Amino acid sequence: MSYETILYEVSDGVAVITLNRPDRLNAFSRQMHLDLSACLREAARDPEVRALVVTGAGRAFCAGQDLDEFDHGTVADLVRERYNPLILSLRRLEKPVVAAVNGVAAGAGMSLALACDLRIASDRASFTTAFARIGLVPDSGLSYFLPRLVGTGRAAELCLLGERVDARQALELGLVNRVVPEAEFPAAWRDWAGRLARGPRSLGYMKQLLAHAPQATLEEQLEHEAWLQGLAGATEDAQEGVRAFREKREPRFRGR
Ligand code: LHQ
Repeated sequence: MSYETILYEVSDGVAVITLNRPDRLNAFSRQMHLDLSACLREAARDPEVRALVVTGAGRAFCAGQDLDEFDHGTVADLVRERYNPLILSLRRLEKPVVAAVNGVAAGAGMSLALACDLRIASDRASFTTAFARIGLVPDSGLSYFLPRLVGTGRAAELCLLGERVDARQALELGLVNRVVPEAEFPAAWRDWAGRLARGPRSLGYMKQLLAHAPQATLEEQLEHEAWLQGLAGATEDAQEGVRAFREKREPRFRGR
């Protein structure tokens, strides 16, 4: 399918979602929410898609809510009806999602990057929570993911002062997994996504396990591991993994 505000392309098991409103720094419009939720549904049910990438067209990753389509009176509804379902559908997707942060990620654009499983950034990327500057609070999961990634003290600094951090600082803080020079960036995220797309079905279960861990007790987490290990152990890919090990060759996973 094709979409008005995003580019969607599937090849070699990877779905690449490019936010495509470059003149607005890929800020979220109503249409972009509709497009994104439809294409996430498409990617979730397409067996060819085994990993996803979210990136931005032009010089930005995403500047958050389009402030020209903004009404103070309906802000809570906007968050509940558009952003919260988006974040939940990314987290519930049983396929790994990489944020390829090509430029600035601000407000809910930063939240979107944080809700992905891995973040790879170009050395031109930057992050700002942005909410304090417009008199709002963090939303779209930012107040959930940020302290878990960088710790509560740093999360407070990033939210309350709202300063823009560059890619190097983001790496030091643990906001991103890797920073790559701009010229090498597309090849680097394609390499990561390709490796994930060739990975086993259990990557989707791993995602669940890691999402559950921060709020679980040790006992709960041990049980969750045992349960998901049962599911992973019953997959074709787990059989192939052990077979390949015994035969001293690389496994050929099929995502099943
Ligand atoms: C924009 C935007 C933008 C429209 C740049 N909208 N045009 C959820 C639901 C309900 C309520 C509210 O909140 C939320 C979640 C949120 O995301 S709230 C946070 C919303 N985002 C922001 O406050 C960020 C606003 N943008 C900025 O602070 C800067 O533009 C950043 C730091 C992203 C980039 O700065 P620069 O690189 O200096 O670019 P610029 O400011 O010159 O922007 C370039 C153009 O993009 C400019 O338009 P123009 O016509 O002058 O070229 C901006 O107006 C436009 N733009 N962000 N969110």
